[in-house]
Amino acid sequence: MTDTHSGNQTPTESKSSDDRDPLFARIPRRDFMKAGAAAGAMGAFAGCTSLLDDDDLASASDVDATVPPGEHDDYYAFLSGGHSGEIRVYGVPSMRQIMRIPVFNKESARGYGHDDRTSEMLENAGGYTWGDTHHPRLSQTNNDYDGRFAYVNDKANGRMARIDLKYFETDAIVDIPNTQGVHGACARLPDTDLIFGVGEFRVPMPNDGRDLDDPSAYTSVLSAIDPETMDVVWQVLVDGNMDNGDGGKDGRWFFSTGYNSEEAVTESEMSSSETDYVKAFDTPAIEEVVDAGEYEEVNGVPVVDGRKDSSLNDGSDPIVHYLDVPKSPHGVSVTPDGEYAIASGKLDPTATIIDIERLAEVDDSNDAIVGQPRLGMGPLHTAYDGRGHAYTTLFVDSQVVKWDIEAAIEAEMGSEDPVIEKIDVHYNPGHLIAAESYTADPQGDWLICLNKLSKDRFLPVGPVYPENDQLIYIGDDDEGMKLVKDTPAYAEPHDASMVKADKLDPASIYDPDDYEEEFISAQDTDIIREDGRVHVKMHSVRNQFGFHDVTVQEGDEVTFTVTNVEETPDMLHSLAIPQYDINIKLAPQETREVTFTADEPGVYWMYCAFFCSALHLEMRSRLLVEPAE
Ligand code: RUQ
Ligand code: CUA
Repeated sequence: MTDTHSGNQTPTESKSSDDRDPLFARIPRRDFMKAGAAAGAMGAFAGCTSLLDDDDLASASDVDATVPPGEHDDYYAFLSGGHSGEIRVYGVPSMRQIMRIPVFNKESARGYGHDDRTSEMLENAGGYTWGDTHHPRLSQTNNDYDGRFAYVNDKANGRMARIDLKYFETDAIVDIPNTQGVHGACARLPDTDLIFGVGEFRVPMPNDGRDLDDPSAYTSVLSAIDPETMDVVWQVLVDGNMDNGDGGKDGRWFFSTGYNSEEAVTESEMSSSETDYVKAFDTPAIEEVVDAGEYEEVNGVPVVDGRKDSSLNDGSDPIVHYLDVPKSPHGVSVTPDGEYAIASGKLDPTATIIDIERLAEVDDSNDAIVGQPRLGMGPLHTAYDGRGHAYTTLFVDSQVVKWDIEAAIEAEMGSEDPVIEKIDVHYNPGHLIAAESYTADPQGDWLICLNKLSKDRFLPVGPVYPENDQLIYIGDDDEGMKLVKDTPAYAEPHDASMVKADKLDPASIYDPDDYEEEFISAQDTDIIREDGRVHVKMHSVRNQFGFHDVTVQEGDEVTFTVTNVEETPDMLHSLAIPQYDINIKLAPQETREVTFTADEPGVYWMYCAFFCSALHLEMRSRLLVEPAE
């Protein structure tokens, strides 16, 4: 790869020089050349013309998203699972679902919430049985994906989780105080040194029974989270509510939209005003305020007053800028070059373009609004191809609109001229995501549109319909957007991140140094009894556990520490003790621990739930619980 960190928008340079890119095997090179020519017209393209080759000429109708059996995809896409509480991993362009990662939901096939470590993590994060994942964002270094972590919010219970991309497992969850409903989630870039959770529902602070029916006293907060410790390091109190958010690329700004500047509690009141706020948080300025001790500590978190009439917002350098944007703006995303934040009107047919550099200079924050193209009905979210185009979902129109960002700045406010093209999608799209759209260097080939309704697109399955994630090819500016495939999705994807496959390096087996449990080899197999406590240490391997049977007394507190000592990738076992509601999964070299009280005398078969070999069914042992005297 050439430099992907310079902030310029010439993805074609890196693509043209990257012969390892398997995409070239399937997509005519000319598509990228035309993409490059478009970028060249904007003065941002150089150096690729010698690659033009007439023999390669083909049209977008030749786009082939087939990934033959046995071949791998070019991208990982991480899609949120909404109120299923999980994350799904797709391969793109095949749209095959490769894995599901439980986050806020207990899940038996991955043993998540079954072993001691993950069940304690869920318990310490509030003990809820579900969550509502919306916005999975991957960690970046220098505005490019570094393959380390994904972060995702829980809109329902005001939490933020981290997924370790070495193991594709949730490894931390923080239950954010002083807030309900954390909606937007994203990082401060270029280096993901803070994670932001955007507070949606306004509540009294602290929410301890005061101000019950006094909505004017309710507040919402922006929460800043340390990505390593997952501690909430500060919060900012704001006027109005907030909705989605995105971070600038230069370590300074964070933007949030909101739909309730009215601070109302009913739908009609919430949507009465013609404008609502986009808030721009000057995060280093907020950190200075925190360092200077100018905050109130609530539930252990420094809370800075960022409301409009706060003294910290006096003068020309407020810590929070309030911009008036029509009407109940929903999505906001920063362009790959870091120059603009674009907010979608939702109840207004326009998007609003905020010039980020200008924001720091102008006296009236509204003067940083430099464009407002009219896009269509119900604009929700915007993604980028790195060639100067924006792609916005139109929820009401059931379309994706492609438009030119610089043209929209030059055009009159409210002009439709910047619109290049619209494509029908099926139906009512919410989010959309283009390949690496959240980095400084989007790939500009694939776009996934996450449609809320599928209506007639799939075989009927009763009154609960799947959603429809549609794959759209955007790599050819002459031929236009091309709808490539439908993918049914279980409720309910909201957002996604798409990353080139070679930027991730997942482990194929566990490294025992990465977890705290004691590795139990065949020699370590042991049962330790002490004061009504029984610690069973055993290994597992095809086709047996370390003990044929384990005898305990009724009432004993029993801990199993179990290691899968296999070193062969893909050779999983589990330890299921159904009557005690246990199923811990054990990938090769993995150790998990589970503790329970043996309160029912009897014979309990413990078995392996992964089909591991021809003797898988025989891979079982007895738990014998002797009646108490
Ligand atoms: S927000 S599309 Cu979290 Cu639009 Cu759902
Ligand atoms: Cu081990 Cu089945």
